[in-house]
This record gives sequence, structure tokens and C-alpha cells, in this order.
Amino acid sequence: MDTIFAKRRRRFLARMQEGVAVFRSAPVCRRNGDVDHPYRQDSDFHYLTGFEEPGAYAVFEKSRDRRRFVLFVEPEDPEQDVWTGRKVGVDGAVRDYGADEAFPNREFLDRLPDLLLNRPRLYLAFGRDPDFEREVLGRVETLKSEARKGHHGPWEVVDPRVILWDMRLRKTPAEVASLERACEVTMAGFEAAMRAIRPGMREWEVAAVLEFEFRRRGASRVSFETICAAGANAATLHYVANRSRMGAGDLVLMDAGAEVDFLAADITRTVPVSGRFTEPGRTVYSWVLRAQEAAIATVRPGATYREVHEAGLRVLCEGLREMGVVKGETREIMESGAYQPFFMHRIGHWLGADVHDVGPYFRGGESIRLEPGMVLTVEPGLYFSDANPAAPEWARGIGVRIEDDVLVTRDGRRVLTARLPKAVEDVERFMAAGSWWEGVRPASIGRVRRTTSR
Ligand SMILES: [Mn+2]
Repeated sequence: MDTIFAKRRRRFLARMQEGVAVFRSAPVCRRNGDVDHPYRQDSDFHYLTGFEEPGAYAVFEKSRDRRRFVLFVEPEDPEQDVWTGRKVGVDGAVRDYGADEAFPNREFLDRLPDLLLNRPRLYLAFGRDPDFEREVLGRVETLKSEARKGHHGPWEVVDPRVILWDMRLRKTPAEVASLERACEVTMAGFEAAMRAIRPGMREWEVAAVLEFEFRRRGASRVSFETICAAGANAATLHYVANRSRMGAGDLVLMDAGAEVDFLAADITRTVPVSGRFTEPGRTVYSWVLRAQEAAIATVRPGATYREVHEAGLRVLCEGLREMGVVKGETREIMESGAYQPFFMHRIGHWLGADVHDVGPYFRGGESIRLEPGMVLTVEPGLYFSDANPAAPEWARGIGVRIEDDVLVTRDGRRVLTARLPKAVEDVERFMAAGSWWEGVRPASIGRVRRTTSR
């Protein structure tokens, strides 16, 4: 069974040196009382196994003549299954997840010494899961105390993320296809929201429309908490309260993403609540859009992350100067950091299984060079908070960010979220062309014949 996960395991094992790699699934987190937070598998664990249940361990063995993948999973338990549904179980781990061998999870610590016995190297993420680390290293220490029996444990610990995160940074065609689906679903959510926004609505209603569309189009969950921030709320970068009423004169910033196949999309659009841009918001918006377009235009193989950042920053600084917010030459504003009260984040981030995906931005002090298969967001913004004394009176209460997801291709770039309107006229035309409230109907009716559990 040559799944996407089997291919990743092969590549991971090919890059491992002789030794054993151990991973634990993400913990279940209590929310309150008897209620847990929705479970979402750890991205690294899922990347290698495809396994979505908690309480699991994955072990990878590599020696000169042997490569093995072992899963330890929550065993099937008819009594427990009445409450939580059927689990994959030990047999399922071999049958459906490609494990060479599988055991009940309670046997992990007892079987670990045998797995580690006389291996030169242990691959274990350190600093992430202290309990797991202590348990595993405890078993290593025990092995070493048995030297007289000819036993030793691994002498070297390597963080497997040095391999994994490098793999995750470059997306395979199959991963790009999933990411494209996540982007499609997310764009559909934004289209719905843009046609649902009305003055007087609460921000949470817009968030609900976005997430309703994500879910009914098959997203597993949101990539991160949805941000709907009208007016001055947009100046709080990770505003998730979403509880204000939106005024007719406000811009509303929506930053949201759907997750599909454990790949996250991440889009931001800032649109006028009334459906028509008015001054001074329109001018601020136009500068952010120009900055975003300039930054996107630099994305190509060989360009550095720094170049993308600076291309956007240059236009933002030019805008701040033209609008009279900051005095001086554009270059001076860039170098002095005088723009920072209004643009305080970087131009974007890697995108993948985690919305702020793993992978280095610098290597040996040098900004990393883009390669085909890398995916980054490009999301400049300008923020004029009510509480910012440096912000001119006229601009206070305006926050604009525009974000698209960009794949580096062999000959340049492909904007995966390009269909979603962002030019002033396109946004206005799109918002005027219909009401989401009249068009809403279940997406799945006619397709589903009967309820299935999978
Ligand atoms: Mn982002």
C-alpha cells in the first residue's frame, strides 16, 4: 500500500542514520469539566503515520539490513467503544496504516528497551514533551546499567525534526493538491462572508458564516481561530473575541483558514462593511494592496525570504510617507524602523500542516532561498490603533491586512488563493452582486444516501 504516508516514511528512513526514532501522538487536552478540546493529531506524528487517534506511539528502526515501522495504539475495547466509537485497534494499525507490527499502547514502555538495545542512536524530539522524554531516556539509562550483560543503549540523541521539518518545508505534488483544496474551501468561505456582511451584524456572525462554509465543503476544522475584526479591532493582530457590532463606515478584517487533509490555508481580506470603500480607508487599503502585489512579484526560486519582506515593506513605507504618517525618505523610514508602530510583523510565514509551518527562515545567518514546492503567505498590513499615539487622528480605527497563499514553482510562483477578489473595484463588484443569505442551502443534499461512520 503505497500511501502518501508510506512514501514519507521511506524518505524519512532514508535520511535517518542507523538507530531508532520514537514519537508520541498529541495529548488530549481537558477544556473544562468532563469536556475535552477537539482532538487534533500532532502534525509531525500525522505526517509520518496518518494516524489520527490519541494515545499512540510510533517507532522507526533503521539498521544496515532492516527498516521497520511499529505502531502502539489504543486497543479495541467493546465497552469503551460504546461511548467513543470504534478505534483503529492493533489489527487496523497493520491493515490500514501500514505498520510492520503493532501492539497495544500499554506495552510501549515494556517493549522499548528491546527496541533500543545496542542501537547507536536515538531520534527523539527534545524540549517538546517532557514526560515522554523522561520515560524514554529512563529506559535508555536502564539499558546502560546492564553493561555486564552486554547491553547498551543509544549514546547519541538526535532531534528527528531536523529531518522532518526540512521535508515538511517542501511540498510534494500530492501535498500541493491538498493545499489547493484547503485554499478552494477557504476562498468559498470568504466569498460567502463577503456577501453576508451587513452593517449592524456582529463580528461573530461573519466568523460563523466563514466556518459554516468551511465545514460544509468538507474542511476538517479551522486552521486557527477565525479573526473577524471591524474598525479599530483590526489593529489587534490576533483578535479572536469577534464580539463587536460592525458599523457601516468600518472596514472588517477577516483572517481565517480551513484545514483539509491536515494542510492549512490562511487568507486575509479586509472589506468595507457597507460594500463600498470610502476615504481614508480606501487609500490605506490601496497601499497595502500595492505592497502585497510587490512582495508577491518577488517570489520565485532563488529569491530570499528577506527580499520578499523588503519588497512589501518598501511600498508600505512609501505609503506611510505619501499619506503623511511618517516623515522622511522611503529608505530612511525602512532603515530607521519608523514604520514599526504601523507594521509590526513579518511579511509572511511558511504554510503547511501548521498554519505557521515549520522550517527554517535563515540558515547560517543568511535568509533562506526559495525553492519550488515551498509555500508561504504574503500578508502585509497597516494598523492604526486607537491607542497608538503615533497614529494620525484621521487614520485611527483603520487596520488593513491582505494575505494570499503562494506556492513557489519552477518558473516563479502560483498564488493558490488568486481567485478571491482583492482589487478595490473587484471587491465592491463582488459584494454587490448577491446576498449569501438568500443562496444558503445544504451543500451535501442529493449526494448523501445514508449515514456512514467513515
Ligand atoms: Mn498568516
